[in-house]
Amino acid sequence: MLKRIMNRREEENRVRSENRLPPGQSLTQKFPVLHYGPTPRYRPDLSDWDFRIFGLVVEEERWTWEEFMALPRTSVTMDIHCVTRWSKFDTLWEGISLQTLIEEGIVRPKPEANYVIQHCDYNYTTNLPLDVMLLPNVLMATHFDGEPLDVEHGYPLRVVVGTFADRSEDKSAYFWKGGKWLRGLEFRADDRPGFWEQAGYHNEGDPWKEQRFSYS
Ligand SMILES: Nc1nc2c(c(=O)[nH]1)N[C@H]1C(S)=C(S)[C@@H](COP(=O)(O)O)O[C@H]1N2
Ligand SMILES: [Mo]
Repeated sequence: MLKRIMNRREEENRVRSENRLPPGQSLTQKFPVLHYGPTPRYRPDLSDWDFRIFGLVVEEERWTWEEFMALPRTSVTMDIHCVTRWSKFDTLWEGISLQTLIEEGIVRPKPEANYVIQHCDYNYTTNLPLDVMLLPNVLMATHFDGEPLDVEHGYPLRVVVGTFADRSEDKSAYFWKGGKWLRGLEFRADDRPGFWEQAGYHNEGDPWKEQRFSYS
């Protein structure tokens, strides 16, 4: 127990010295679960799951799980930062990047599209500018640490927004900007604050600027 605490402190000091610990955060070696509302369950074959691309796109899409899993895949290792002050380092995610889908012409946003709303089960939403959704530190993840996501972490699909060990990302956001149980992406001209953003969380939520809450 004491050894584990020492180890945590040492790890935290290490990432702090590497400038990877955002202000007001502390390192966790666990993976806390946080969300509002119930946890959805699907059929084992996910035949009751689909994924929609809609709004300001040239062609709207509705994919089955099989179709979604056939899309080009990407792996990325990132640090993640929760607004409740825990950070987790060197987490490995695998899934689908919106940037790749757009590069390959699979998703074609209209020129007026400036924002992307993540739509999740039980009507959870969160919003990001389209140019942030296209960064390499944003992923629609099906796997964490080589395994399919746990149900409570968003199985079968969630968005992950993180930061890189070398801080090379252009922009990041706290972990709440990653919708669990993601069921669709909506492309819009105007912004639309999501669930936590409407409840007082900051609209951009950059952990390096410590944009936790908005008091307007
Ligand atoms: N669908 C859904 N996704 C969600 C939330 C939620 O309430 N519903 N909460 C967000 C918040 S506030 C956080 S901190 C992260 C937590 O992810 P985790 O449980 O995998 O740690 O999920 C985010 N995604
Ligand atoms: Mo959160």
